[in-house]
Amino acid sequence: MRTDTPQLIRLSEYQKPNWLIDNVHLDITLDDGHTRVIANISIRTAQDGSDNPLMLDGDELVLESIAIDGKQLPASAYTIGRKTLTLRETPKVPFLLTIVTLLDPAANTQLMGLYKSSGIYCTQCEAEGFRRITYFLDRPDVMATYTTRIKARKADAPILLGNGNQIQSGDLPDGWHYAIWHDPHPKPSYLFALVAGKLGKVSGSFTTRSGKHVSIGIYVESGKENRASYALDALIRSMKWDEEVFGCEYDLDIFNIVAVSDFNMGAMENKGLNIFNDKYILASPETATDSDYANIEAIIAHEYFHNWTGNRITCRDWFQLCLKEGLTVYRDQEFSADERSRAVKRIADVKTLRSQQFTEDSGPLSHPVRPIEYREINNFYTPTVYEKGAEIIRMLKILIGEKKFNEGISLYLSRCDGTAATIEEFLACFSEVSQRNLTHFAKWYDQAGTPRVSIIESYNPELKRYSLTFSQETPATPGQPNKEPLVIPIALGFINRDGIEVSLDTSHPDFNENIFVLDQISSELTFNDVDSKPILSALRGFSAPIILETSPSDDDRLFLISYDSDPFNRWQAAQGYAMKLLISGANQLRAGNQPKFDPRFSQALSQVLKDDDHAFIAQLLTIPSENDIAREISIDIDPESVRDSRLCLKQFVGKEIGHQIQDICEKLTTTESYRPDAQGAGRRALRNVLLDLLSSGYSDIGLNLTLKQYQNADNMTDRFAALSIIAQHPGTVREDMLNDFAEVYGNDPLVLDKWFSLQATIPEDGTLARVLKLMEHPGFSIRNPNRLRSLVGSFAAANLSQFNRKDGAGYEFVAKIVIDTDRSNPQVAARILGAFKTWRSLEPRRRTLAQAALQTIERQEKLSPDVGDIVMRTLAEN
Ligand code: 0A1
Ligand code: ZN
Repeated sequence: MRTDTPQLIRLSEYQKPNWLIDNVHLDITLDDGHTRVIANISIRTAQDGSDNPLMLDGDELVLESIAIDGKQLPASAYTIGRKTLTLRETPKVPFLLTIVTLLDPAANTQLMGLYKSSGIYCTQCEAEGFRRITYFLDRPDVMATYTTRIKARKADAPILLGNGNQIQSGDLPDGWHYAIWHDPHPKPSYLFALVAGKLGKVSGSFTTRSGKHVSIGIYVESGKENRASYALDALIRSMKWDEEVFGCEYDLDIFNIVAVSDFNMGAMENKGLNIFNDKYILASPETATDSDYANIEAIIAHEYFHNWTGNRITCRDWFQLCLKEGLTVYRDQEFSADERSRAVKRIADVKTLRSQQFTEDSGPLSHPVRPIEYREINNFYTPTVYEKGAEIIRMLKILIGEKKFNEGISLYLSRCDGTAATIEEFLACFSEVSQRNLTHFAKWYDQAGTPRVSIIESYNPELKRYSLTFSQETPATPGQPNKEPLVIPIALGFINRDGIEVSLDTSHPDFNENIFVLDQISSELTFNDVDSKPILSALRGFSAPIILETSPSDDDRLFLISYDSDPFNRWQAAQGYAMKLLISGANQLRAGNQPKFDPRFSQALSQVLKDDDHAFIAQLLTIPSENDIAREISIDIDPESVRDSRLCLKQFVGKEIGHQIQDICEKLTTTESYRPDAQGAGRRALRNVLLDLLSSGYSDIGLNLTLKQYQNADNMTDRFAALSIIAQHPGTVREDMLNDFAEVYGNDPLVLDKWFSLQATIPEDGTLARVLKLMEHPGFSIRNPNRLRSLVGSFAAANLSQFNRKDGAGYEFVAKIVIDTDRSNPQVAARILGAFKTWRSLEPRRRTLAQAALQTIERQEKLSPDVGDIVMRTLAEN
């Protein structure tokens, strides 16, 4: 392998900047291949770094000129390295550095820095994109105020947007015009942004609680303005919520959001000018599903919330990424919980955590929430940093209680405002207000791997004594062979045989308000005067991101499905029961037998159907995915028996309770017109889960109802759910429907993405051929990240049996795409490559084939740092 192997950056080697920047004046002329950037940067030495040479970051830049205080520098005054520009001599007093660079935004296929996508100029600077615009101290602890003058041809780019407030604009000769934007809040370069192009606008406004008027603009592709109203509504709700719950008020006169169709990630929180992947802005009932609406709401909130947790308080260095991301994910999760159903949101978040983060944490890419070293920072925007980072905040709140948690947040927001902070500074705020030493708790940031906690129950009827023995163990992860015990808050509930919650007493100091804090390798909790053995409901609300190893009896599981007052654990009991059946089914199938399932499981589901929280029941009735089952099996996985076991269980449930399902489906049919609210979404989710089960158990009845739903639906949720069910049943009906869908939505890229991804995840042998054919579809483009992720990304990450085909063709295909994409867009290539992270958990034959595909990638002449880093870590023995 030859990469431009970047050096290892270590947290332990952090040094404060030697030079500081007070303000930056950018003058940018947007003119395709002749785009010119004049950067006027006021620089001064940091007090303790005066003798160090000034070394600026740069990446793929063409330098036109460089001057100090207006005096051009000769070439001998500086050296240009591959990624740096170093000045030989620098004045000892503050000076103005003027750098002129030339860019070609249309040729920027990496989508980092300044690029042109579908006629729109836009930027992406996190983490290290600003150095692709000009030479700079491109690190988050160098904070400056920015003034940006943008100049473009009015006909090409009537809209010119920058950070902060617009302070001037006007026409220039020959059809050019300009706008000047000023952002008064000091910020790191990664939050810089500009957008220019022809865009449609949806306007709104918000008055903050202190009476400040904020003009809101959401900019989208012209003609799609009517699809931006939900995003605007979600933004206004987010602004209000953040004032009410966190006391955070918006701090500029303008808040703009732009939706672009080529974007590497979900969205970006640039100060006053968020830039979004259009997938997370555009929605209409005819084109977006309920889950699209929920994602839009969550991501709008996430980016907006970054204004305080990320922008006003930023990160000292990229190792502290979880400081802004974990906290902001926590905040957006809480927002959605308040706007929708808290229980259903928690279940959804835990499902994501387990499927993404637990999988990452048990494989070769496992790393601490705060990594200690990296080669390519782009590869650390991970579920561990984001989702596990949010779980740490949630645990902190459980440990110190809501009141102290809120005080700690307020202290953090006031004390660290305007700074580039660290995890230590964050935790110090909570330590101070709660008077608790959080040193041991802080291990969660530094120790990788998912702790496994076992609880053993014992009851002595003579002594009326009930005890719980807890023990914890975290498996070794790359670079961390030995693990220490962590501080784990475990929420407990006890239920008697009549289904009533009982409260038990113990003198143990670490048990308070039904939370036991396990902070040793093992511990015992003893309760006296317990008349009969209660049924234990452990880890309520998923109070810690751990794997709980209890082995409840089937009876206890059935009991908890019906009686647990904690909705998360009711759901968990059902999932646990399903999982047990699925794994034993997979084992039976692998041994050549047909699986036999316990009818008490379907009877329990039948009871649940009598409840009236539709969204919750829908979650409870959803059979774990193939990837969930594989993760649980964890070694020597045979993907085909996993797939078949799941199909068999769905068939079994569908048959056992088919009549009841059919009845309920009919009752859930409504003539009300579509609204993307939580209640309606719950009803649709339940009906669609039921239709899927019915179509598995009683194909004729189920599929006919599904077909009817496809034809009559007035919204994308129901139409696409119907198509997804039919897609699991081979035959001409399926092919006709897939063709029909493409005919109707062929010109709508975001809807077509659903169609690509649905077909890429069909768990059948013909799918690889289908995917190859779809790559020739006129709506597909290998260079557009959304298209590529929908077709190839979904195939690799969400089609267990086909990506892991027995003949290795799935691996070869994905490897080829990774190699090809790496030449144009390394970040997207590295993400798709991530699908190989589970390769060691497969049965030996597949393991060998996956390894061979990875080695093919590794052997390439030239790999990007992004792909080079992932392939190296994925193959490493540890
Ligand atoms: N800070 C953004 C995530 C993000 C990171 C890198 C990007 O560049 C490719 C883009 C976005 C967030 O948390 O939303
Ligand atoms: Zn974020």
